Amino acid sequence: MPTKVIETSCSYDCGGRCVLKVHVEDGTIRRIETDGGEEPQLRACLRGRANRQRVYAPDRLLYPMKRAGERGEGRFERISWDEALDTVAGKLLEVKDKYGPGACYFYGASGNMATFHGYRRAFTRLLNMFGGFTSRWGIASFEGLSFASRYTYGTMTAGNSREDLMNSRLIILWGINSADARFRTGTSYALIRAREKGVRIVCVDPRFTEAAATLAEAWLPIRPGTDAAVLIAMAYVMIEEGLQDRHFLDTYTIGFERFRDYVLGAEDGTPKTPSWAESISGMPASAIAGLAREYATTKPAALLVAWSPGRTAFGEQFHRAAMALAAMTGNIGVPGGSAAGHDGLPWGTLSQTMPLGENPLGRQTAEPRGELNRYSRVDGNGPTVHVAKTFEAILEGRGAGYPHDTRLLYVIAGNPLNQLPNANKSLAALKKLETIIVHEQFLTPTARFADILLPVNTHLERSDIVTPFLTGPYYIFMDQAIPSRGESRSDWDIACALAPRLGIDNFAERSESEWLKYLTDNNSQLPDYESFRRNPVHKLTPSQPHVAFADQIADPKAHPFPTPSGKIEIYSQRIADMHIPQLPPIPQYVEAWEGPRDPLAQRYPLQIISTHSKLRVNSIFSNIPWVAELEHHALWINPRDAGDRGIAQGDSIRVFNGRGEMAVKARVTERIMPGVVHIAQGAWFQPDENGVDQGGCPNVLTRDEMSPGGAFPDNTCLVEVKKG
Ligand SMILES: Nc1nc2c(c(=O)[nH]1)N[C@H]1C(S)=C(S)[C@@H](COP(=O)(O)OP(=O)(O)OC[C@H]3O[C@@H](n4cnc5c(=O)[nH]c(N)nc54)[C@H](O)[C@@H]3O)O[C@H]1N2
Ligand SMILES: Nc1nc2c(c(=O)[nH]1)N[C@H]1C(S)=C(S)[C@@H](COP(=O)(O)OP(=O)(O)OC[C@H]3O[C@@H](n4cnc5c(=O)[nH]c(N)nc54)[C@H](O)[C@@H]3O)O[C@H]1N2
Ligand SMILES: [Mo]
Repeated sequence: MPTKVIETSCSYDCGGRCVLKVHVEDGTIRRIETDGGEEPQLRACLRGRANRQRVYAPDRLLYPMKRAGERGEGRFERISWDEALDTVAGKLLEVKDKYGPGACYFYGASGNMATFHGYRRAFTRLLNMFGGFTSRWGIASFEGLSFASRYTYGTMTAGNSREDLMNSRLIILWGINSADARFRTGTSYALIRAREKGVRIVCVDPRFTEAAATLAEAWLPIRPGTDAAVLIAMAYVMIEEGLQDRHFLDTYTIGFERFRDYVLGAEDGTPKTPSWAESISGMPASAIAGLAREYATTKPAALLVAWSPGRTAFGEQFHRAAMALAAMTGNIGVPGGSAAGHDGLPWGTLSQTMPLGENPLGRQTAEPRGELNRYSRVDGNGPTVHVAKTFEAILEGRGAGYPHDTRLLYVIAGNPLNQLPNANKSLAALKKLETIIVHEQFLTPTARFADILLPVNTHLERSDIVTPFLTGPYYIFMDQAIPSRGESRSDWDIACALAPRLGIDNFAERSESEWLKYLTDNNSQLPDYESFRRNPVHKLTPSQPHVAFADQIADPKAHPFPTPSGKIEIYSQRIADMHIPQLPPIPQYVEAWEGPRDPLAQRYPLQIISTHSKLRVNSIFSNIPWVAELEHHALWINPRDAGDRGIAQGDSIRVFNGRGEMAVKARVTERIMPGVVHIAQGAWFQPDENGVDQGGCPNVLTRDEMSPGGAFPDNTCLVEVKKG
């Protein structure tokens, strides 16, 4: 048979959304290429091209299984689909009858972000029809930014097109490491072009990253979680030297005076000077003042913020402060500037998906979070707990104020034991549950704990549509490339087969292809269904790069910001009205727990951060040799900290705190500042008989706490390191 080339994409929760050209012969994938056309290309990375090894991996789950040994031991026995589905439906009905549907906790996560099969849609719909379920609120990735963007600008659509970077004169990459952690396909390309044009690029990061090394003219190291202090001190310099854009502040913002009073110390007696920020952040006062002057006087300038500095305790303050600075420098709504807001663009969401219905249990939550958990809800409108509290809620239930006692955990497209904080607490919670059901492609650390394990096909074995990570101007149709391997099925097919067993009629309404046609036909940015399938990469070509808030700035009367005041809210009355401690209505620096000044630092003096690796998509690809062999998994540690502990390059070391311990190798490098250590997140958690993680999963160490505005603080954690 001749080779067929199917043009498709990945649908993982990766910052890219790229073109895969899948060569198929006799129903088998022979190789995978990527976009070779005109620039800007949608070029896939090493992970995208390693999909062939992932699809054919010897450890792919191909048959339904039930647990054979102790829970978590990883021993399973093959069963038929009928037995598997009957058991799952039986357990769901039993729990609903005995305890009510809220005792079912649905953890549908981000392993598949495609429009139809992804984003846990099928099961949200199914479980709503079933009678409801408990779930989570708070987006792990960017809840800090989402909070700040919502309350400052009133919207999440606050990003500029990457092409607009060519119009900048200064680009500040605040935590952005586009070379590893993808952040829209083509971001590195756009930055390289800007750099070639002579745009100055500066990088603020505790690590000398690949992006800093290849793109930036200056690297400014900073202690994790102290970014708000530095930004606020930059505001101090601008105010003292009269560098702020007064016209912009008067015309488009409210609350600057309140912020200024705080910055100058009128409120608390502490002027937020560069030396004040130096003592907190480790960044020299002269560098802070220099960056402030440069940002205020080089116009236009783009402050691009990563999500990582916001994934810290009080991370929402970092993002609120960055937005205040973007306003003070008048860089909002102008070409070459940046609002430092959530990076969404006004294109490319398929708002018409299958109807999810309503959770009959209604809104219930444990945390006194006012209106916060009305947003960033992962699965509709039912009872929720904050994502970082998932396992605590399972362990402690109603007794600790959580909405329900969980009896059954249902996991789809997620690896919560690995990816949520405090894995040892998570382990205890998994042992306590009555029933655990997991849909997976691999025997992940979480899947090992399943009682029933259902095999799911991959994105190359079904059809779908994807949009970019941050709604960019294109869509990709993903035609099924090969038949499903073994007995694997899609999550959608499983939902369809469970529905009648749960007594639900007319769940499906349409077949997969009918839904895809329906979604295409209901989107005015897409051609007709058959043309879209024939030409699966559908790029919208806007006449010019998009600049967020250009209309609001050009004509503020006709185009108010979608906030209560119609302006950019440096002071937010809505935040003030929530009366949440440590969630101030103006951007402020709030000292984090487990920062360098926490008394706990005497025992655990190093801050650990964990980043998104080029080898993985979160925990996906951790078991795929083609990518794993490219870089050894190790803990980055500065020579000074290593020397103090007698640690040499490549030594076996222990990283520990009061919550857990991991065994890993040391990578001694000047590329990380003293006092901070780093490990890539996503490696599979492998506790040995003493509970020491041999896999190098940072969540054996992290603390299961939430920030007051909902940020997921995985970069706020203290540890100690020793040889051995
Ligand atoms: N290759 C790849 N790309 C991905 C993903 C992936 O798994 N692999 N995942 C995607 C997903 S789900 C997400 S949410 C995004 C995440 O995107 P980001 O949050 O931007 O990514 P990270 O790699 O966690 O962090 C980026 C940089 O921030 C630095 N950093 C960490 N803490 C701090 C801090 O407190 N202050 C400052 N200034 N810098 C800090 C780190 O050293 C790192 O270099 O990436 C997406 N893109
Ligand atoms: N320490 C630390 N922890 C972190 C982070 C960090 O930076 N540091 N980052 C956080 C962030 S930003 C995120 S987004 C989360 C991610 O957390 P998760 O969403 O839980 O993690 P993934 O690793 O993406 O797990 C997805 C799983 O889905 C499976 N899968 C893929 N496709 C399908 C499918 O179609 N159906 C089914 N049923 N399964 C499928 C994959 O095999 C994989 O095991 O992790 C968070 N955790
Ligand atoms: Mo994420």
